[in-house]
Amino acid sequence: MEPGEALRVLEAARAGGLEAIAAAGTLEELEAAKVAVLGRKAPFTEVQRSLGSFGEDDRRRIGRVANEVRGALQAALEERRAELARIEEERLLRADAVDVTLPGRRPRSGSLHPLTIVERDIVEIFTRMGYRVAEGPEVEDDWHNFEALNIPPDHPARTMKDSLYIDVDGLLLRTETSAVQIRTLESQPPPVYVVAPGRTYRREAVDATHLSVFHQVEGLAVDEGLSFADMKGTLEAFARAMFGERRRVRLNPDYFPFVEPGAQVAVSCFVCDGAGCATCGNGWIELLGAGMVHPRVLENCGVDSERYTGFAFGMGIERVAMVRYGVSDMRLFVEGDVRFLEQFQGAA
Ligand code: FA5
Repeated sequence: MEPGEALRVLEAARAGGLEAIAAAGTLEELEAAKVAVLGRKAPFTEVQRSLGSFGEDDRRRIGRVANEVRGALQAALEERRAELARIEEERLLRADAVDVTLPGRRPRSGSLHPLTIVERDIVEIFTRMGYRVAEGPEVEDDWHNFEALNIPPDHPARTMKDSLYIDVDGLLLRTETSAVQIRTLESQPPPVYVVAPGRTYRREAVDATHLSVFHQVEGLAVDEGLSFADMKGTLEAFARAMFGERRRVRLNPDYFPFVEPGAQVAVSCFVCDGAGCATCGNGWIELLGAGMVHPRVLENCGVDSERYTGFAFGMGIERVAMVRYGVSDMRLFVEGDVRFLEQFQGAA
């Protein structure tokens, strides 16, 4: 190669190289341009390789130009590499960008079971009146479930027909939360104001208004000077808080061994306001059993029945929930059908 040609090749390599570097649109393309411009087979490299064949003056001159060209090309490569890296980073950031103004995807949330909602509401109404929550075991003994409640040995509730006994002698699944009355009075002296929500069991044919496992809330107030009027006022306050301000309660005589007198308590229908409709039939909805605590029950628990009087009541949570939500079949509460249950979303 002649010196003149070597210089032309170098100038062409500079011009062409700068162009190729500028034209590279990606880091891969830039790498290819580097090989083409400064690689083993590049015209520039060929000139360098042939430097030894020139005379001293030419070699120095051409060598200087070659250094300049290499410097310029390397600088251009560096600059373009930095630029492409920045562009790539911006692209990635844009691709990963989150649009915070888009509406979120709402997770499906569950809801409280309607019986839980009703139980909590009942308990809350009474705790606001100053009652405390009491508890007792679901597996009870004969004393707490029957004997102390003044239920005589020949009472039909005691038979295998009505109660669910377990294999241990003298133990059964409690048939009513009234057993908690006894446990409470045994464990604390009056004044006592408690509500006891819980599960109860009876050997019962299941139908639209009966389950064999259901829930009750028991209430018990024992103090000096409590009267039937206190009981009525308390239940009226409950009915109004639960079903609306216009509700009235009606008491009909009823018999439970552990109260005297005993009453069946009905509340005026909140759908028809007592006129009579499909929900109530005759304008009244029977809600719970109640009565003045029998003196014998107080004495059984070591409470002086001359000094103290009290009242008690017990209601079925399923029953209250049916009335409140207009559910006509109690079994819906235990079948676990999501189409039924999801209707109570937001009810509590
Ligand atoms: C009692 O259980 C009494 N312990 C209530 C009581 C307490 C009276 C304190 C006086 C003083 P009864 O068996 O009527 O009473 O049941 C009360 C409520 O439980 C009923 O009104 C009903 O709502 C509910 N209940 C009773 N049996 C079932 C059943 N098989 N399935 C669903 N709910 C039931």
